[in-house]
Amino acid sequence: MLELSGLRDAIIDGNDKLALQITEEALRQEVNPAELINKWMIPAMDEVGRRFEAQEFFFPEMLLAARAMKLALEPIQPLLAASGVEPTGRVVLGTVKGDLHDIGKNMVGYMLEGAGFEVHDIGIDAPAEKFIEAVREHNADILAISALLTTTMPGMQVVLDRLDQAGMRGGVRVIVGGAPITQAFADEIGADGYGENAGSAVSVARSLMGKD
Ligand code: B1M
Repeated sequence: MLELSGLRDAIIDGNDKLALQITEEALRQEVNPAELINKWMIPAMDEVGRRFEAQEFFFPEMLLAARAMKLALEPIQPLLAASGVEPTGRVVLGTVKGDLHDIGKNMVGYMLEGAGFEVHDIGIDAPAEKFIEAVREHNADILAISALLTTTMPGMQVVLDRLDQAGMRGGVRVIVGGAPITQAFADEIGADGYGENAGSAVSVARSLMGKD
């Protein structure tokens, strides 16, 4: 019988091939992808974070775990992004300047695609100007910004300020999220919405598009 705790352990151990193998087998056995993500994969990353804080893990272990998580997410991505509906809206998505974390951002992107949004992902370590240019280029309805570090959170305010200075703030709704972000922080910087996780980012984006 397939032991799904092996997926969590493989990610923690940075064993990308095993993590992928278990995920593929689980999907063949029709295990719900949401269960794989929420019950085994995210808790694995939380445990990696805990070990990093406790100095049981260092940067290389954290990187290997992230690689295993990303590989294991690959066969899940098309399931999250599967959608045949008309575009719900255009989204520009990215991680703020100075921040290299992208696993959560990618999940937000897949789920937005799954909900029918056209997503333009500008990647990690994105300066404010890159967000602004992408919003302009794609005529985005929503700008979605991710940050995983307390030190990079203020970069979100910079993006909002630049949008304002460019006279574009009125034309785009801004949603923010990532582990250190809270509703209070989102309110403080004047964002239009906050998503605690990928699912709630989709609900907020839908509601900002008047699709509730
Ligand atoms: Co880093 N890291 N990391 N890291 N890392 C954290 C975030 C940390 C909490 C670990 C810890 O100490 N416990 C800590 C931050 C502490 C703080 O700021 N207070 C930390 C640190 C310190 C660092 C470095 C500074 C370490 C160092 O160099 N000394 C360094 C910084 C590098 C940089 O960015 N400049 C660093 C580096 C890295 C790696 C590169 C090795 C790797 C990232 C690889 C990658 O992403 N490609 C990494 C990892 C893997 C982690 C942990 C272990 C896992 C992150 C993750 O992928 N989680 C993390 C600890 C943790 O989170 N438990 C940690 C799984 C993912 C699905 O969740 O990203 O939270 P998350 O996304 C969620 C929600 O937050 C939300 O939805 C997602 C799905 O539910 N969400 C949004 C995210 N974006 C959203 C946007 C939205 C809405 C919702 O709307 C727009």
